[in-house]
Amino acid sequence: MTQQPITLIGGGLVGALLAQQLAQRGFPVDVYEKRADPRLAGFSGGRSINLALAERGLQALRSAGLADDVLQRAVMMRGRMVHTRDGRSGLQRYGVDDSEVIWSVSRGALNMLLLDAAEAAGVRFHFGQSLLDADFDARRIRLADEQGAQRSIDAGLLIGADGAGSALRAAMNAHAPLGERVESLGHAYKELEIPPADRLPAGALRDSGGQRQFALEPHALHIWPRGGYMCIALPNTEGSFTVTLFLPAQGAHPSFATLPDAAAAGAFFRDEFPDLLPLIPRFAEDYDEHPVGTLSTLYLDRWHLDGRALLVGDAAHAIVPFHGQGMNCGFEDTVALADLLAAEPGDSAGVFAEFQRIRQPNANAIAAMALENYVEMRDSVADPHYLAKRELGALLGERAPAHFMSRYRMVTFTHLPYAYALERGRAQDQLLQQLLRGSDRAADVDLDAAVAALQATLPPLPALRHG
Ligand code: FAD
Ligand code: E0Q
Repeated sequence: MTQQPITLIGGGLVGALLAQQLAQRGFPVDVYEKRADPRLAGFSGGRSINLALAERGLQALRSAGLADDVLQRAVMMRGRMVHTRDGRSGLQRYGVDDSEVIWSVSRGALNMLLLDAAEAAGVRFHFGQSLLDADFDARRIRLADEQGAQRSIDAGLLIGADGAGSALRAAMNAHAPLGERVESLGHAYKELEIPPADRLPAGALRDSGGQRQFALEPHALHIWPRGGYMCIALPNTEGSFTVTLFLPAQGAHPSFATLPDAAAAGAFFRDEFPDLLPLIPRFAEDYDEHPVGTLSTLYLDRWHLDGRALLVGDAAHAIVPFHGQGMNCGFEDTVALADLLAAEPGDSAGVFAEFQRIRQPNANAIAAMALENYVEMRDSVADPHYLAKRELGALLGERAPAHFMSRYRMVTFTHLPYAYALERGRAQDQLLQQLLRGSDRAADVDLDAAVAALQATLPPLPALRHG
């Protein structure tokens, strides 16, 4: 049977993986991507930016047959290393052992791997082709090349994987409103680089007192929480780290408005991140050359225009990055959509509606959890009450694994729907709160009574599938 041709806009992480999966299921797929082919343009010249890949994304890559290839180029992160103001650091493990870890992957390398895989599956890519708008009645789209030359072409089934600023979304919204709401976080980010230890200048690994400081642990996600703002760092395979500073965009100091350049920001780092600054030898160049990125959450009432066009990934549900789940969620989308379309290739309206019915509550849930995680990361990971709750949760998880699993673990290491993790996490949190009664010591709680209360109030967790 010949399947309906698909016109995909955007060959980023989600677009490339979706294209590969649709081609594997027999659909003819054309992808129009605004940027040049990164495999030719040479991504190596660009900056290395990395992301955390967790179980959901990994599961999608497994089903596409790509997980092993990706993991070969990834750096294992066992937990978050929290660096406090007094210069101390400690590892908070993400999972129970090395089977529960997350992975730092290079965005550029991952994108190139996915493009190769999609092409091998038969996908046709058209690079340097930017969507301008769409005529959904005539089923035509207008594109511009990198010189600005425009042309119109016939489109198949339209799928937008063109990211948070989606041009297809704008075209759909102009045709019939999607109920779009964009909530700006008010905080923004900038990326900086820590080179491999052997490329750091002599003396960089000494603290302010001249004591030897160790290079950063490579198998961790590093966090410097500072209350209203924070830095994080994720490892790269070459021994470097990509640092991200998260800070209010506007307003009273400190904000990107009060730190407009490296001169101001350098003094701020010397005060607030004294152990981090010496690890960034090109601080001034990085700070002045790299753009400030904005952060917002996107909510839509509708993700599709009947059976003609659908949005996936960030184009449908961009979220803030503080749970490291945006790509993971988008990868989960691709498997759900490819399976639904393959099952009912003749009924795209039904498939798109079903896709939204299944995925939207989950996208809303991870959006909410990602927002909550910012406060948790920048504020609470060093807070005694938070740590006590975390410890009591860990004890309950050991004693009653069928009844307690931390929300972080449900999100990061299982395939339980995000909406379930949000709801279950709320109920568990209420119980922990009651058990601790304001104490900062998990040891104050009678564990036998706590387990009994847990089993009496909450139903068992769903049985988990593994792998
Ligand atoms: P994108 O990656 O944005 O890709 C969109 C593609 O469409 C691009 O290639 C673009 O060039 C192309 N395009 C755009 N406009 C057009 C047009 N008009 N015509 C044709 N093509 C077009 N997620 C995680 O899972 N883990 C993390 O650790 C993580 N960290 C993050 C850190 C930060 C600072 C940020 C901002 C995000 C982070 N995310 C993370 C989220 C993740 O980056 C996104 O969820 C993911 O990139 C979404 O993929 P996408 O393919 O939907 O969109
Ligand atoms: C992860 C992995 C950008 C980013 C990516 C992440 C995480 C964080 C903080 C950030 C959440 C966590 N986290 O450590 O709880 O697990 O991806 Cl800021």
